[in-house]
Amino acid sequence: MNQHTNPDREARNILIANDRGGYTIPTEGLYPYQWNWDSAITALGFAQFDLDRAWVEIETLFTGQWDNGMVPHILFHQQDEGYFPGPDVWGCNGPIPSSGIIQPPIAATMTRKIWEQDTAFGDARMKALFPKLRAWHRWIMKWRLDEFGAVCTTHPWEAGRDNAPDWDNSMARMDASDVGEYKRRDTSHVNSEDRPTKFDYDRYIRLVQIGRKAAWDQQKLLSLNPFRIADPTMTFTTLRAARDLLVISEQLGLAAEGLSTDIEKLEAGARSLWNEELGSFDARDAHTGEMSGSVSNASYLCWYAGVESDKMLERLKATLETVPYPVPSYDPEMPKFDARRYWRGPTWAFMNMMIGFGLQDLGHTEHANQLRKKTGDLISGFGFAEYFDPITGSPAGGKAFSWTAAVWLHWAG
Ligand code: 9YW
Repeated sequence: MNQHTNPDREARNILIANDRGGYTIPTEGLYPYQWNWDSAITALGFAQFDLDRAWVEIETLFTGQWDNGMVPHILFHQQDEGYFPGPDVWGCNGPIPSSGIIQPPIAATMTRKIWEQDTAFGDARMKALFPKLRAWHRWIMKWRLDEFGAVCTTHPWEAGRDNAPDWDNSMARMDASDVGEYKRRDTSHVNSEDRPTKFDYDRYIRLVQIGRKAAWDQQKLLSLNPFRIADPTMTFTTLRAARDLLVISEQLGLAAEGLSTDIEKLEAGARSLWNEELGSFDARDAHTGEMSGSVSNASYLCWYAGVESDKMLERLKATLETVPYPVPSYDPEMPKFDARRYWRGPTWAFMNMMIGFGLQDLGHTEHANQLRKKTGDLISGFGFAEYFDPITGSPAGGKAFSWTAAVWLHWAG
């Protein structure tokens, strides 16, 4: 373990170095574009030392918004050969070259935090952004809900948890034999043992091909896309965002028709993801109705969504006591746990922060503080890695990562 002697300075320098002028890349090399939920977290980090730059991060993200309201998961502001699949593979027609899927919608929530830091500074910008946020959320409510009101992910990248075991059964049913030749770039930047496998990547690319062939027409994709999973990440973040949008609208006197109904639907959807047998919030395949049987770090986002759960709190207590560097992205007691392979075990600092926000909001202050302290120890001890081994703390994936730096500045440091 290397103690990082001045993590505040280091964190600020990471954000400044990853700034590409109006938007921030997650990390040099591996992720050279603007990612949707990374940007929302990164903005919180900037807000600690440059409030204007924080707003600009979110505003730039919304320059990529499509006419139909959708806000893409990646904006390819400038071509970079270091990442695959690039804009030519996605074949989208938004105002900025982009991917054709979204990511968990956390921008409304993080923008509310930035706005509340100085409302006099942010009121006009919040008012300008509000209709754009609403349009994105309307799009999600129109295209991503399942019959119970839970929010679906239509690509493993959409939920932001690429190779989570939650998707294993659905991925195994998918045929990717005709995906063709392609060259991955991620494994030339970081250790392939820490990354999704070729089996996974074939399916990620196949799903992009299916979307492109349908010209990203969501109506067509409802039947054409074999991957549609109601998921705790999408559901809890959408519910939380709807609550935040309602508060913003009330405080600024903005029209909010439909938001209360959205919240009711999403609350029912969130409850529908409870897997009684497992004793956890879980994902559910929207095509088959089958639950995944996965306890992931997204299961612990219930409080973030304003959803209370005694059983999840019991689980969290046990995890805080038994896992040296919680919260693991997959339960270490489960056979598929893999301490280093991306979303199959490792701890992600920004997920901890969102879990911590929820715990704090619902009055579980002691647990929020414990998680914050442990996350702080992880970062000050092992650095600003993309993610960490939950047992040893050792850093993995990309280095000098923007959202890990932002978590330090906003919450853990
Ligand atoms: C990809 C940038 C993104 C994150 C995702 C993470 C990974 C891979 O990296 O996605 O190629 O999009 O899983 O959550 O936003 O940090």
